[in-house]
Amino acid sequence: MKQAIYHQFTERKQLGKKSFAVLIDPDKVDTAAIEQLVSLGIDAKVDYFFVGGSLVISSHLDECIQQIKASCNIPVILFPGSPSQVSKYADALLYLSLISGRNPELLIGQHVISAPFVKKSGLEIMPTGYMVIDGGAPTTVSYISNATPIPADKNEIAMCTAMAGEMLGMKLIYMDAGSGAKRPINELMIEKVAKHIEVPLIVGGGITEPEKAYLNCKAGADVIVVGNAIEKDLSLIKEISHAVHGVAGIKIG
Ligand code: 1GP
Repeated sequence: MKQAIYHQFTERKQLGKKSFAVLIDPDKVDTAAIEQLVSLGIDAKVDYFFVGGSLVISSHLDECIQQIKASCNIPVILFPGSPSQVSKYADALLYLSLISGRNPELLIGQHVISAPFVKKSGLEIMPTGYMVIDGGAPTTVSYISNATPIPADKNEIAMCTAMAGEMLGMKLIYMDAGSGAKRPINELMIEKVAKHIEVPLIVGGGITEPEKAYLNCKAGADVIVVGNAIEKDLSLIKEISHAVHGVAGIKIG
């Protein structure tokens, strides 16, 4: 089993280094936009490109990833909204199980159906406990998943969900307020979750300002994901990357 990218995640966590991932939705970018995002990403020292979306209607997922890979060494990690969003050209796949919901299809059902196909892809698979947190508005992910998000102020529920995910063997926990969330996840919840798990913690959804990314990292997020805000203002790539990398985390061990 490939583990290079995951190894990088855990190593960075142990060193107290925070990471910044730019989310690219293949439905929203053309060749020129990808070129621009990659060039800004290289300049800003972006750590990862996450590629995916709740929908992905277009069929150019492979082309999108091939173009990114041809122009930089930044790892490309699939963040799939459905089992069809698998591309062998990526470096790794967030193998998401929606542990905050009670929809069996998204906990295990779709995984069973797509398992042979996913395995054959040869991708590095990263089992990820995916937790959707209420972001103040119904987002695509909450509608598509047909699952109730964890209420934004129920920190204990989030904590116990993440702990259970980790004990079930998830290698990453991803807390997501949903793409374009009105309210990003609050720091108290992030802190509560981060204190009770050892695996790297990814946080995203509705982050529009460098300060928020910085505070999320201070609270315990290891990887910050931003998509929507960057689509609207490309200069944020540099600013958020700077904020995330400026956080001196706590070294473990
Ligand atoms: C959504 O966490 C990601 O799944 C990123 O959200 O597009 O709001 O930055 P935004």
